[in-house]
Amino acid sequence: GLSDDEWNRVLGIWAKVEPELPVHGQEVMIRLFQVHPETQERFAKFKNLKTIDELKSSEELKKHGTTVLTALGRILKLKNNHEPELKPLAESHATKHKIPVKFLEFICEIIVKVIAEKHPSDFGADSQAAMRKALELFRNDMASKYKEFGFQG
Ligand code: MNH
Repeated sequence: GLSDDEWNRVLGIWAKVEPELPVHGQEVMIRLFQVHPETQERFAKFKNLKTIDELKSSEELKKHGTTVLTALGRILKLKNNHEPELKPLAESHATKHKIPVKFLEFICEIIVKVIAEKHPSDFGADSQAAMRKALELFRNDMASKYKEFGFQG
């Protein structure tokens, strides 16, 4: 688990992300699709967006990015007690969307990078390490729930 200091760092930076969640969410989704194009194929509603301009001008993509980061923020705020919030997410991603854990790793790494770029003076090495730890906890618990839902991930 994370120490109190680590959770304080995670929630401290999240408080700076939250006022501009759609901007962060949009950037995360675009970066995910550019760095790992196979992830875009998983979205029936986005796989037809071809150019960077199309990605940037999609209100639907911005909305989805906001949805993703809103859900993640709720999970982070529950700290170690995220299971009630995590379970339905694991269920949909295991049984409906069928998203491998590897893709969760991709998006988590990109989330750290996007926050680091947008908040260079508020997200130092210790805070980045704490966020990585929190996202690892999220992923590990998603992976074990995946197995409960019969998806090897
Ligand atoms: Mn994901 C839908 C959160 C990572 C593919 N995702 C949703 C929804 C939430 C959500 C909330 C809407 C409710 C639901 O269907 O459960 N998703 C997340 C979070 C992370 C995440 C918090 C990690 C952080 N999701 C990913 C990754 C992929 C992915 C990685 C694929 C590479 N998600 C989907 C797909 C949908 C979805 C596909 C369904 C989109 C739609 O058609 O509306």
